[in-house]
Amino acid sequence: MAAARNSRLKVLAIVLAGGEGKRLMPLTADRAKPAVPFGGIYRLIDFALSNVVNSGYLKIVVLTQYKSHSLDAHITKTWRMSTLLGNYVASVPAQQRVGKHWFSGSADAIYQSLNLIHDERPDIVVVVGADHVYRMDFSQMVEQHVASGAGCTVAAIRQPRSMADQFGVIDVDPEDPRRIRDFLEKPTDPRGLPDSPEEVLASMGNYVFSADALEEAVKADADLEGSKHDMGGDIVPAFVQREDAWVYDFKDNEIPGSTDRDHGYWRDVGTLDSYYDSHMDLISVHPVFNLYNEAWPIYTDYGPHPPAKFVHGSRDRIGHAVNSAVSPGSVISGATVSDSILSPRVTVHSFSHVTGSVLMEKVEVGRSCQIHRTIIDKGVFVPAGVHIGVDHEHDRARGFTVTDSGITVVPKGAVLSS
Ligand code: ADQ
Repeated sequence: MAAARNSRLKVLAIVLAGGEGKRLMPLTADRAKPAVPFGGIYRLIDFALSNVVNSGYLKIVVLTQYKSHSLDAHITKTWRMSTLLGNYVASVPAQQRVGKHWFSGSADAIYQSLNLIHDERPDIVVVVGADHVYRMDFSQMVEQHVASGAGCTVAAIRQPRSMADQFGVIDVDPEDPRRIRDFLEKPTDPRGLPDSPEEVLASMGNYVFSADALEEAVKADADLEGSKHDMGGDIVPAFVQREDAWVYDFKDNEIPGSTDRDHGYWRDVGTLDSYYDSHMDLISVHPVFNLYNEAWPIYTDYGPHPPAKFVHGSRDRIGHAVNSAVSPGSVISGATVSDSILSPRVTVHSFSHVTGSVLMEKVEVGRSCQIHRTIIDKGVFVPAGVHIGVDHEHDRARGFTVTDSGITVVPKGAVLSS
């Protein structure tokens, strides 16, 4: 396994999963962002956890906070590990172990959980976010971290300069391009890269720390007046100031079985539009992100469902799906589905057309409906004859969200009338 290269080191992985995900509303109305369903059968956190596990790191702490019930339930069900070898995925909610306040930021979440680091006594702590879609072998980053002797290493990827205000932006030393000389959290108008002025080097929100250096940094930050106690906003800049922060270039990360097309794929699923777009990346004929790579599986558990079924009652009512991913337990009966992703137990009835849409678990679409470029959250029943995503004014009038790029989102619990 990949981690064999640095197997002498004790590594603890911390997954930051307490984010609220305001920009994914209404999908985060009653679940934490890392628990948002993705790609039919997954939750967003499955990507981070699968990467950590496939990297060979099997002592994993997941720090949760905001509306964590469905996240906890998913972790307990899916990520239960044999404790025989002392391995675990522990979901740890904010516990107010240090003072009477919840986590005030991702660095505070780690500060309040230092007891877990003390228990494990790791050499290295890998800290990763929980809301991105990608494959990454963290052991390659750990290897670089150890070789450099750094206190902190930040994983980085090039992103459009126009999106810089969503990321930590890294400026490297031209003499020593692995050394970070400046780090700005979510700047509005940063300089572009010397060889590509319309791009910046963005932090992926994944870090490797030497355990002692991390502990020292979060302790110092805890007492710092004016700090937001944020990993990107406060901890990384503190390491940069001490000239102890290095960059790991994600394009150097080699994943077995990856294709030219999906090598280096990384999506921050931060907005409804990026959430939708990354779904579409899964279903093109040669997928931009390939879920079928068995050498680096993405693990999940979606329950005991029967196979998906495609039926029709007569020749003129064909039930079919094209350029789509249809999960177990779904039934397409005399309806057409194209360019869409269906979670388990979705039913689409006769004469309906579902195009360019994402339907979550147990959505039922009645007869003669049209669903176009729409995300429908869990359990919604669409009565016969209803059109969604066809007239945006009408969608807004019914209380649905319509995004800048014209994706309609129907929230969980929505009651529709025909
Ligand atoms: P953001 O994603 O905007 O930027 P943040 O909201 O802090 O930063 O979320 C980072 C991770 O921490 C997420 O997985 C989130 O769920 C989790 N998290 C947030 N608050 C938490 C808390 N109180 N307790 C536990 N977990 C918490 C970050 C970096 C940027 C980087 C982008 C990449 O700050 O520098 O560019 O990620 O997407």
